[in-house]
Amino acid sequence: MLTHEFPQDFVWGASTAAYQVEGAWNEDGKGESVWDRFAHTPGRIQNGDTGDVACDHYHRMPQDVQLMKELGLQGYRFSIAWTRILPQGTGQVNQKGLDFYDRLVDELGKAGILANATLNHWDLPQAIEDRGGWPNRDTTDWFADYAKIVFDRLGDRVQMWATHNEPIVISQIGYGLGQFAPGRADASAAYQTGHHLNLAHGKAVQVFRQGGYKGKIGIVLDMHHLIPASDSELDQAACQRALDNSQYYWLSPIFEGHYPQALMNWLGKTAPKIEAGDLKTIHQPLDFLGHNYYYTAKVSHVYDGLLRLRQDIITSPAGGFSLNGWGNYPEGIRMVQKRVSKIIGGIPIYVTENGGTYYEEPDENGYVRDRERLHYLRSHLIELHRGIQEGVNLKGYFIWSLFDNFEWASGYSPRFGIVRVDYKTQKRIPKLTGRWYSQICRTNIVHE
Ligand code: GBH
Repeated sequence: MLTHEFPQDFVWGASTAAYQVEGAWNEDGKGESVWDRFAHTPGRIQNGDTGDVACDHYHRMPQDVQLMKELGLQGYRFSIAWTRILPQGTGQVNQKGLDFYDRLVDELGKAGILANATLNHWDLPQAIEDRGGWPNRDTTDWFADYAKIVFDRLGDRVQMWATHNEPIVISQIGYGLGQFAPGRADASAAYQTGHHLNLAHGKAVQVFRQGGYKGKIGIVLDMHHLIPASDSELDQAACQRALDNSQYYWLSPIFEGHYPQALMNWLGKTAPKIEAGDLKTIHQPLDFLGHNYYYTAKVSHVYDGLLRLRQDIITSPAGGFSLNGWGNYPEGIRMVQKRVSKIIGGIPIYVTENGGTYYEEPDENGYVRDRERLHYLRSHLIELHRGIQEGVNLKGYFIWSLFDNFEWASGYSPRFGIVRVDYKTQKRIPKLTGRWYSQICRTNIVHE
């Protein structure tokens, strides 16, 4: 049997995000976030689902950490709800909110699990949205203030920090298309949001360096492998435009201190307003890059829309598609990391999300044999191992997701967990992939 052994210090973990798992949406002083508002607005979420209860992780946190320990996880990536810390986004601090994450980080410490915290996994305080939201430049300072409060409380124990998760989702899906919170459809607001997310990132990293906290700081970007649909010049240019729009809009300013100029020219009046000094603030040295990868797509030129391009998700011959139409194209994860390695200056890469949603049927004990998910995950791990041998500085892997959870506008029907959650009883039952992954955590070895 072919085996792939990972480096000794490789971190095996799993990811979640606050709004997707915590529930307790209005408890212990928590304020309303844009996702609370969005989910409570009829018609926004499939089936009328909300994150009000989700996995009830807020109340079950100690048992959940115990489960992580039993699985053998070495790292846990979670996000912090800004509205638990500052219910109005600014001003009055809510101690009970800080206490929750304090207890979480202590529980992780006792279990020997690395804490990897994201400050912004999309749940902006509604009070800030009411003051203009991310298109308002003031939000970048409010974010840095929030970051400092969290660093001051948890900075002695959290080993990895990320400023934002997938900023493109906030800017383009939240403000550009309106399919996610806050549900605005305005292209200019979307690109201005993108710039402000970059700026807020830079300001938070400055605060982190000034505070001399112990951990490492980076950002989490979703970077898919994109291939031109043909070798025609139009398709090739469309592919570059797609990369500039979804990846270099973040990578270039953050790691190189400039925006992709061709895209800026293309955007014309829709391009963001950038003030003197902004790029210098954004361009801060980072300790790692978080990589979320789900699929590979072919990009072709089309004749309508702002960017005049279309993306079609593809799959490898042995791959298949998941329930939401994402393909299994494992080599893509390695291709992205090799491309990105060239511009990030050798800092470590961590896979911060990778996974899939499949049709699954629990047996009478609630056990799910999720062979398709296992196939997807294993094929990606093998490619990652190959990438390391080819020189990628990959230091860890966090599966999306530890639990089945609230899948944003799709509600609870898509399940991404390696642990099944029975939402009626809140029972957690590791799936086949949970047991399989547990072996990898303990042995460092992936069997083909
Ligand atoms: C992640 O989003 C999220 O971080 C996580 O919370 C979520 O549950 C998980 O994945 C599963 O969906 O065409 O360039 O505008 C990843 C989903 C995939 C959403 C790419 C944005 C289009 C980007 N993202 N997608 S683009």
